[in-house]
Amino acid sequence: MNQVEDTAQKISTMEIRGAGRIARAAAEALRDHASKMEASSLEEFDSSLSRAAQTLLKTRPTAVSLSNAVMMVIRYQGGEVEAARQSVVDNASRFIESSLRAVEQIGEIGSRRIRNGDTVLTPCNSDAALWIIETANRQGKDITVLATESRPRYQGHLTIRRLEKAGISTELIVDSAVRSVINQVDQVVVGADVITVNGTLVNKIGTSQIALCAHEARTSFMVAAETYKFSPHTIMGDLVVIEERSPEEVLPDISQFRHVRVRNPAFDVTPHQYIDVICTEVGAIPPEMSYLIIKEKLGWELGKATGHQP
Ligand code: RI2
Repeated sequence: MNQVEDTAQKISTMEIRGAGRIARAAAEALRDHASKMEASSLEEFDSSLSRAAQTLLKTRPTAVSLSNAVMMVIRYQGGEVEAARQSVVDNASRFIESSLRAVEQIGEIGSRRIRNGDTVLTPCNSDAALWIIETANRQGKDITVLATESRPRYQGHLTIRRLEKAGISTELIVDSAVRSVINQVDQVVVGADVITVNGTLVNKIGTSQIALCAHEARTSFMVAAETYKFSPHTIMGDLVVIEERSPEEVLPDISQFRHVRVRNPAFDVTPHQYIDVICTEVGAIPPEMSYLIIKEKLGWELGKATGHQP
């Protein structure tokens, strides 16, 4: 199995997970593919690269970080094979480096909104969100974190291990405990799989319920999102596909049942009205400014349907 197929399998099974990590893994796989590919013509190079891109793109339909990363990598310059190969390799390296730098910048910017003594609630296991929490901790701020388990895949258990290692005081709660504790919370910090053109957030299932509780309690709700998680296609009216994962993730012995079905959406939708701020690597913005990010960072403009096409 080559690196593209191996990476695609690991993203599908969530061995590689997290919107940022899957984007970087896809870029690395395409970089490997381009550097090793034998092509006697540009047409051959194109079709091989396109097949590799499609293999990766079909793994997780919701995360726009994956499709944005693939598009940024395969959009090469050069009229012959070796120039195209080098361009794809350089694009992939540039994306990986900039995406790693982006979470550090988000950590720096978002941590300024965390005060000494704050209690911060975070669901799932978002690298960007945890960079904000860890950066605030490194600044000497005394914070307590409430981490939700995030069924059915329990990504919250990854979060408590990371915060334990960072020496940050943490309480693990079940997902349905959020409304019971929300009045103790000063700041909610969540990651993002998609930010749409009007600032709506698509993130791990359960995020919208947390936003609803925060809104009712007047608790600040912050999203940590790199600019490559903003979706250009929603400018064109496209709706975000919500990934439905296998029933066995929720009920391993579902096959014993004849009259019971399992619904297992992996993400949900939080309207922009419930979001106070989106922390990106270029600044903290209100959700209403999302179009500007898509226009200025991703190169898509209203009325210009193409934007940066491969
Ligand atoms: P980072 C994750 O999805 C969660 O929804 C998380 O909030 C989001 O990706 C962003 O994660 P999954 O891969 O890029 O656990 O901030 O299904 O790490």
